[in-house]
Amino acid sequence: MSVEMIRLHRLHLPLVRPFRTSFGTEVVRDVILVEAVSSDGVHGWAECSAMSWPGYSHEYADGAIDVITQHLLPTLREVGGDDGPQDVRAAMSVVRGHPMSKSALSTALLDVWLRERALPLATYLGATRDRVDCGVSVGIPTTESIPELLDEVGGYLAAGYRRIKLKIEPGWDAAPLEAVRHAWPEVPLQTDANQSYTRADAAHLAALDEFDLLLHEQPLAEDDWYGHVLISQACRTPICMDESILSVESADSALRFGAASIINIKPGRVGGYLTARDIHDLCWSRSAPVWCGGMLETGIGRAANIALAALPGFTLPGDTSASNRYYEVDVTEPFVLDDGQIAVPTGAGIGVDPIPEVLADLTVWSTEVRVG
Ligand code: OSB
Ligand code: MG
Repeated sequence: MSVEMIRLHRLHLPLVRPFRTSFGTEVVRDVILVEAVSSDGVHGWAECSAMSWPGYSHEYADGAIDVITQHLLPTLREVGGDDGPQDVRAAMSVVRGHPMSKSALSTALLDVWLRERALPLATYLGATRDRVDCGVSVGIPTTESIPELLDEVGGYLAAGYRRIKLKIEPGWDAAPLEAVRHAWPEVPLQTDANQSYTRADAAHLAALDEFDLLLHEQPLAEDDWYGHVLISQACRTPICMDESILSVESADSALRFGAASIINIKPGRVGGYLTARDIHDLCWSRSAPVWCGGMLETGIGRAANIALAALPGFTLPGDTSASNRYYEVDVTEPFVLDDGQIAVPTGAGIGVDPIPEVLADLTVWSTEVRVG
């Protein structure tokens, strides 16, 4: 392994508007970037998708710092000089769970490996497109005002987004869906409940079928597999899983059990881009649609996600929105929407770098650890 040093950078990026979901409200994205430095001075970058508190999943930023520095870095001692991305994944597998930490560290190493070979991540993963269709995930207005929601959705549609995803929870579902569907009868529309319903809500969720939705994302708890089967049977709207899908095996189980027919692939949630690609390949072989999820990424995480979303099985628009949907100032050159799409980076590795002055401005903490 040519990587000699790892730096963790903790950044605070104010969001352009609060992002409220069924599990909480984010006002500032508290995010960790991983920088890997090789003996030849090649710098690789990756983003850890963990949030500051364990609301979306069990992972959170302080925990990720501990897992990366105290538990994952030591596993790399076994990785030799010529070893590639598959060996890094295998070495880290001795640590249970913590996929977001694994994804962040392994992707920074992968970025170095690709830059050393002048290979773009999209090419390495098997991308077949040079632009990806973009959707947008719309939070619950903190005021719970429908006119405010319509205003926000209207702005995104005017900007060109090709699909709208509304965050829902019990008490915020039929009314906002009705209002958006009424205002835009043709717009591709889907929901994301982030686990906020229960099996007892099957009939309630089935009543949302009338809004002609692309899918419901993760209505029930991540471990409620049988509950998702029941909801899938009750609803005409297809069920998609996000939080439940942690591996190729869980994606296979979801499809075989009939718990979900569509998979949201987030590289952080599944431990990295290699497993994300494997899940894509499995779903592609079964003709099950996949799409690329998001975790309010900066340009670093976004660049890699857009490379992934360029694979052929990503047939639904992703939560891969433009930088300005999230941040006034992104840490990289901003990703911009062009006719509802974003161009796939073409440079080596993830194809983007942080802008040094912006990185310095946004950084609230950093540390440096030698590898080996
Ligand atoms: O469940 O998909 C989710 C953001 C943070 C945590 C979880 C989720 C989300 C989003 C936003 O829905 C996706 C994005 O635009 O990055
Ligand atoms: Mg989700």
